[in-house]
Amino acid sequence: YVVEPRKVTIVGAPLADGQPLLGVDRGPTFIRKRGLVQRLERDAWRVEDLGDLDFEMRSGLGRQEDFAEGAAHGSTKRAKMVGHANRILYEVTHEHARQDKLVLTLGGDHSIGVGSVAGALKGRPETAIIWVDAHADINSRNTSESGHLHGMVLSFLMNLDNSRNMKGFHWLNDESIPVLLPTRLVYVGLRDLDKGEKAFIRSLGIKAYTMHEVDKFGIGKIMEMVLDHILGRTDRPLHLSFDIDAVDPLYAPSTGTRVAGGLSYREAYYICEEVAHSGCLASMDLVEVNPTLTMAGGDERTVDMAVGLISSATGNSIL
Ligand code: Z70
Ligand code: MN
Ligand code: MN
Ligand code: MN
Repeated sequence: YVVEPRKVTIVGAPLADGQPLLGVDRGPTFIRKRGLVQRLERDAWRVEDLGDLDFEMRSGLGRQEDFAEGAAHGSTKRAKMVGHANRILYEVTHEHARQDKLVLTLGGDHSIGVGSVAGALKGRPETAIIWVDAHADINSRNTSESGHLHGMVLSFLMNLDNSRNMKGFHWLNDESIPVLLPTRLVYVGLRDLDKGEKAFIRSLGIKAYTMHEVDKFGIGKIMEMVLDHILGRTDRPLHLSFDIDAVDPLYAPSTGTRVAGGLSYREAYYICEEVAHSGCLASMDLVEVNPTLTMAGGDERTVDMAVGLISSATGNSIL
């Protein structure tokens, strides 16, 4: 499986409402400023940059009113806003996936994965997902301890606990958007999970390579197992959802939820290099880059890493 040769669509998804910190909505701007388009063009991609989507809600809905039922310790925050933004993103990513382009979504917090993956699944129903993250992002409204939607993405895509009926997300109840199957998902880099998330992963039998397995097997063997699990002998479209917090905070400090003990610089790049090597990359998210969080050094490391990882995943090899 290949996308139409060397055609990439870049979509900016400037959303911060899936988590509590401002600044992550400016991720796409910073990633572009550090030369993403030039890098892709240098690597012979024909680039169509759609700019940032406009997620403003004309209804003037205030933050105070935008809660949904659920969440173990309160309510789900900004459900209408996040649902609305994702619907817009879904329409755009679906359209470009349908045209056989590589679709690259720049976050934004990880809640934008609802729209980008829904668009990928509608456009290319056989799509399998590699979710690279310190977190599992699979809470449902019944298990979430925070009410933050960036920790609930996969429950919408898999419709766990009937998530698709949450306010803001009814648009997902559409037969033409395939429900993500547990066998079509594999995690890499996990190290901070909630109780309910562990229960979902175990009961659904989702393949998860945590940092423990990365230590045990090494990233080379891990990527062999990852690709074998979701591809085997069949080529199918791959969606890489890369949360920059999977990378150790030593190398990617500017992100909202830093968790020690993450992927090394080379492990992170190796994942992307192997995805490129598979020849199956059809869509990708790069999320949770928050350039305004500079407490851990205040330099350009995190944004440069984001640009470099995208460049590697899209086929820029060392030699
Ligand atoms: C937690 C929750 C999360 C990212 C934090 C954290 C989720 N499991 N995801 N940072 N990127 O709130 O559900
Ligand atoms: Mn995440
Ligand atoms: Mn995360
Ligand atoms: Mn290889």
